[in-house]
Amino acid sequence: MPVARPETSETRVIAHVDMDCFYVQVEQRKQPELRGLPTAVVQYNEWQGGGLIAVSYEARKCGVKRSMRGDEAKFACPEIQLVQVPVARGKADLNLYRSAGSEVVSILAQSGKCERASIDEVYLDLTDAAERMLADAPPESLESMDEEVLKSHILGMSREDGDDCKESVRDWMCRRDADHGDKLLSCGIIIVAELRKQVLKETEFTCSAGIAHNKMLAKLASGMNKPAQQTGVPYSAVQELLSSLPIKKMKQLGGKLGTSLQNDLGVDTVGDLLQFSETKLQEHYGINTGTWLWNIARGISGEEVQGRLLPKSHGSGKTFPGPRALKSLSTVQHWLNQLSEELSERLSSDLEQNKRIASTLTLHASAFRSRDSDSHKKFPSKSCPLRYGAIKIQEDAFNLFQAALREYIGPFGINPQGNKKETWRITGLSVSASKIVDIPSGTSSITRYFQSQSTAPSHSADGCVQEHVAMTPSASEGCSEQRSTETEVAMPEEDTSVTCTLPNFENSYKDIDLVSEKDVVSCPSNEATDIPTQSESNKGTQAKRIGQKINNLKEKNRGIPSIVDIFKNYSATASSKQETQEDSTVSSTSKRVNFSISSHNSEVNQEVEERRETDWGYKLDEIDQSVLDELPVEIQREVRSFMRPNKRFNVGKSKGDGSASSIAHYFQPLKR
Ligand code: TTP
Repeated sequence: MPVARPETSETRVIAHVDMDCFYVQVEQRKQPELRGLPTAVVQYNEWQGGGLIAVSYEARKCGVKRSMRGDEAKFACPEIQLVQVPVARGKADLNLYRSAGSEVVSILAQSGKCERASIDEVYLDLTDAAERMLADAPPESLESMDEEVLKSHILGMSREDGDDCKESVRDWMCRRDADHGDKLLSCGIIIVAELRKQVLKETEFTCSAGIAHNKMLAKLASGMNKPAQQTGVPYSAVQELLSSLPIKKMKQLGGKLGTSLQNDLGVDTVGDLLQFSETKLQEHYGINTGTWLWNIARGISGEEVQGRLLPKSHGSGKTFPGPRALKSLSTVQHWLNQLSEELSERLSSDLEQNKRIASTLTLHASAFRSRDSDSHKKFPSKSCPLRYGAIKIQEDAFNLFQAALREYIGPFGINPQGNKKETWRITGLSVSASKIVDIPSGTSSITRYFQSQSTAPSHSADGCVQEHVAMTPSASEGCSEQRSTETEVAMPEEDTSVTCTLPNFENSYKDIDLVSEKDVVSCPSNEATDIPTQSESNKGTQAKRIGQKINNLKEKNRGIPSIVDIFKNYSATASSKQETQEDSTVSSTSKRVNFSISSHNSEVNQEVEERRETDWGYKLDEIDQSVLDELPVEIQREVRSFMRPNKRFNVGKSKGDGSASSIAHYFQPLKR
């Protein structure tokens, strides 16, 4: 059944660029003697040689796969070179790879709207560039075509046996009778070939790309011919491409929806969806999902390339599979401290380099319970307003954990069958910061604000002002539940009988992203310094570009002292006595979740907290926020102000801060 062409989608040119065996390439650039050899990057955990996370194409030819462990890979390919992922704080440190990804982004971002989709993937909207090329120098007017262009794969291109492929590609691209969509696509193919060459020249990394009329098709195509190749998808080839594509391979159909399509509608390939009307699909899956399914079956997707070079969130996570599962609060706290420290560092660089601030802290964990028929119960995720400073994040993360644990094991840790204490095990932990916003204006006022605070007595041991970060209007109120995108992983170690669902922990995926698995990327911090093998001139160029492309706010605020330096200065002045106090506060407050007031033991806060506990008779973190949303507005306001007493105290002050008020309220000290 021929599929009607969509009216508008052919007028866009979208590319998806994906680095080839990325971590391996980064390591090979660091150690050039590894180039061309079968190589794999392994996790730092040495059990059975460590789990493989990236495998070179030479090693793949010998049968080495990512699912293997180091020992197995050596068995399959005795000459394989195993490189351990860098380690910091007892866990993988991905900064080197993040920085390398940023180098690539800075080159690609010159060509058009650029969306960094993960640590090594980028979407580009090349429509304008392609339109310009078509107007000024269309393919048929070019005297010669670059080899890289001629090596392109074009789906559906008819090739007679024995044809010279490069000639066929040239002919296809120079067809005078081609329609506008194909002509634009040809221009996109030329632009992407040029960009890939530039990436190789400047970073020494190869990448592969898909060029199509929308994101969905571009992404599908980029993985079709790897490494170091590119694939174009004319609209006429879409039906053939989708007809054999297994339904579960499609983005967003790998989970329950895909399974339901298979089991309930007998759909095995995306093409099989064509037999269902839009109404039928809507009947089964609701209006929006039904329409979306109807569209993807026809290769239609209106998803825009977001002009985003920076991550939507930051996260730090770690898995504790099998016998390494955590069993005590103190070990959980130890690891949360490590993860929070890393998160805090990344938040500080984001603040300093990009003038961005995050407002929500979320804790995710995966766990199982012993002696429990309900062992698949998910460990709830918890969020609270984010307070800047490592110690505050550590404290809040631990409090969130305890709130979640209470919910997970049930009241008093007693299982419903008897009086035995539940035994819980934590197999994955992650902390993340989201709802990141640009500091709009008055950046200098933040630094001035910090400076004015440097003489104030009310700073805490961790180097931050005492007041917790107030919420932005968009931030979730109080403690809320948040479900992450989850990745099913089987335990690789002894405890193979236990399978749990992990939200993107360190071992389970390349970068933590709590919003959508591959959609969020990491902070491109310290580009110039993190890559020792890069030539100085390269570093200069990259750093310059990143400065220009990612953030020119810095220019505007030249001469302003570094916010991170100010954080550090606070830390340096904090006395050890304060630190001890802070520690004891952690353990005392950890008995209950207290997000809305400062962690410091001011009398005001204690009083408010006591009143809250007495008046309400239950823990505030256990209040379902959606319940509040249904109350009359006035009552909501009152209840929320009661839950966030500091807000009441600060109302007058933040209003009086003029243009900087929206920023200053993040850092205000507690007004007693
Ligand atoms: P991918 O793009 O999925 O794979 P890749 O770049 O290694 O290889 P390919 O050429 O097939 O695209 O992942 C990018 C990097 O992310 C990868 O080099 C290592 C890291 N990663 C993990 O750490 N864990 C994982 O489970 C996966 C899939 C990737």
